[in-house]
Amino acid sequence: FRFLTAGESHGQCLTALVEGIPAGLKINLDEINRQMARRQKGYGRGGRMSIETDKVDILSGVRFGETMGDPITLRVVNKDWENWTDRMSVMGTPTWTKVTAARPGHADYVGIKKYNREDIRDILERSSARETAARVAAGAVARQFLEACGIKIVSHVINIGGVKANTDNIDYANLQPNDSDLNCNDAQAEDKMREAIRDAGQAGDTLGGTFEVVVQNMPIGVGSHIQWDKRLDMQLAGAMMSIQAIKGVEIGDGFDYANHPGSQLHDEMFYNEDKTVYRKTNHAGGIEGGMSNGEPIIVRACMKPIPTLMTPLHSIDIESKQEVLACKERSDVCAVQAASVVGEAMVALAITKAMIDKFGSDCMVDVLQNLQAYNERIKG
Ligand code: EPS
Repeated sequence: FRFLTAGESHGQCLTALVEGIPAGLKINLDEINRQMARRQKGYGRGGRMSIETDKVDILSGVRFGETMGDPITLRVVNKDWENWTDRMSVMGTPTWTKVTAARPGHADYVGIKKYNREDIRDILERSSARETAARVAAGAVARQFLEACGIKIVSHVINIGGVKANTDNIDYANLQPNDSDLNCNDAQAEDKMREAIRDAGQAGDTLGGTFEVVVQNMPIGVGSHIQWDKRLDMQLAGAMMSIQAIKGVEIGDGFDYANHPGSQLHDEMFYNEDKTVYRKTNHAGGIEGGMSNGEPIIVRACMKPIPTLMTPLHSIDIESKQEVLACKERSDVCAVQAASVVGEAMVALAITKAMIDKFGSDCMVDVLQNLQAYNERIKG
């Protein structure tokens, strides 16, 4: 199972190519588009989100609402492209002024050096987080596969710009999707987050934050301890870290493991009347030895503040070598809610790969039979 994306932020469209989804999976296009809409609606997003209504066209791999086992091509048209045909023309000669003032924290400077380009636009168009729309499309297909296997993925935002949600006593196994504009379950904190975003916007500044993605009803034993690249935590951390602006990832207690002795942190095991092993805690975040242990998987990620500032930072002009202020592209003040939706998509894609590695990829009938037979074998 693998996927790739293509497309520039202001090009004609974004595409995702998803290969390895088993045949016979029913595809709900409305549900894919619902996920696309979730990514667009966060408080603190910029002007682009009022231009776009991201909708997915399925160009291959699905027939009469069912996958055939073929690669699936998904397309998201950029409505804004019509306003960029001069600057983003595929052929012809440029008539537009180059972007030359690099933004600290963005791919701009390193990108033009590495790829030998003169116009920062050649870099920023692809490094833009607009690309995450294609990931959410691919992830929306993956999560339909996971739902057929009984697995659910939810997320919530727990910190924006230092305003923290109350995260005591969260019932991760039953955490519900939250469709508010910041995806935070603590309404009081969410009001303060909105205030912080408003203030940052007025000051021409940006804010980052932290969110958690939770995988519920995960079967035991997905992933493996036997090789580094088969470890589920490695796959999840890599998937999450690949999202634009993500600077840190934790599983379960993550960095807090450094602060306490082992006796307080390892999740003790108990046996109940139904003769199933259970835990009272989930410090491990649902993964032990690189394998799912049946507890909810908890992946936490930190997003840095978006590097496009309306009160720009000190930088250099790559052409004149003069010290200047960084360029101002239209951007968002805060996109942590959107990142949480993208995080769900990336976790869905990583878990799908691990599930398919374990239970097969030809057809859904085989996958579900394999899953059922496995669950029977490991019972008790
Ligand atoms: C984004 C689209 C972009 C930005 C943002 C994410 O649109 P535009 O550049 O036309 O305003 O709003 O991208 C960035 C924050 C970035 O740094 O590139 C989207 O669809 O999510």
